[in-house]
Amino acid sequence: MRVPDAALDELREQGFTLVEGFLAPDELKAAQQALWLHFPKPEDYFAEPTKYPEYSTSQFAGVEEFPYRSWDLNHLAFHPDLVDAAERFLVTSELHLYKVELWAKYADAANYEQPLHRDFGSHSLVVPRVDHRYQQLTTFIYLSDVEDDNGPTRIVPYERGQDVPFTPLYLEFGALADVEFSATGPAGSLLAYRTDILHRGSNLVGAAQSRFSLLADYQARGTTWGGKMAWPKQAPERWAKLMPQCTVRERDLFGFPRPGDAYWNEQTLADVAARYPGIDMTPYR
Ligand SMILES: O=C(O)CCC(=O)C(=O)O
Repeated sequence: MRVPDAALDELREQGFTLVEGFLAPDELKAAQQALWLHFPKPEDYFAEPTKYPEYSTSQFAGVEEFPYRSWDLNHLAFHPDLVDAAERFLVTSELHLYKVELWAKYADAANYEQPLHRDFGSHSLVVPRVDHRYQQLTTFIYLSDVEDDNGPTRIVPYERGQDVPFTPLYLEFGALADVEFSATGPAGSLLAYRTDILHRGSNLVGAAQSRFSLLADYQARGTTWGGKMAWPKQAPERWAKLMPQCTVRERDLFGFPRPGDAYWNEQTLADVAARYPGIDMTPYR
């Protein structure tokens, strides 16, 4: 669904917004099915948690980096309504999709509690500008219901946290707990917040609770001091499958050379075509 203007106003004013029903029911269902190509189903996990010790090594052990084994997950990162919202919020169509993660959390596998922090600490080499230029947009697409028991992100509205200095990056546990908003919402919701907003992960407290979400973050193209991952380092065989499926615009979001870029010549056209069997190179000729 198109992110309403009112939601983007909230993002500008309070620093975050939660849009229920962002994914259409069929998109949500397909993405949920594809999760099991990467993670154990909750009923399997909780039947025998000791079979999956890898999820207990850290609270981030359930993070898988992009790309994934299914288009049904991959395309969520550049869902047209997400790209549209990022363009409207960042006030540019020159976008850079700079981080995508798929995150599974299982109750008791790890303690998912975090201290309040702002994401610029791991998404930028510098600090946010208080005039709100040079923004970064962080998003979570909920692939399972997120309720109080299964670890909603807790967020401090901008005006309650704006006087807290940018450094140190982490606040003491318990700080500002009385003004936190719990970002609960049904599967298919979109949570978006800015990287100058104090927030934290919270623990899954109910028995056999789990949480699954896809995180996709945007900034203006050319923000060389911002980012979180280097796309070329990710699973080459998955890119080989994904690249031919993408449109020119979708590739552009990852920083792929554009049609007309001086990079393209007869040699690169031929060798990129060989690297990504099935890709249509016509637009790049
Ligand atoms: O998982 C969440 O709810 C928030 C995670 C987070 O803020 C982080 O890892 O930086």
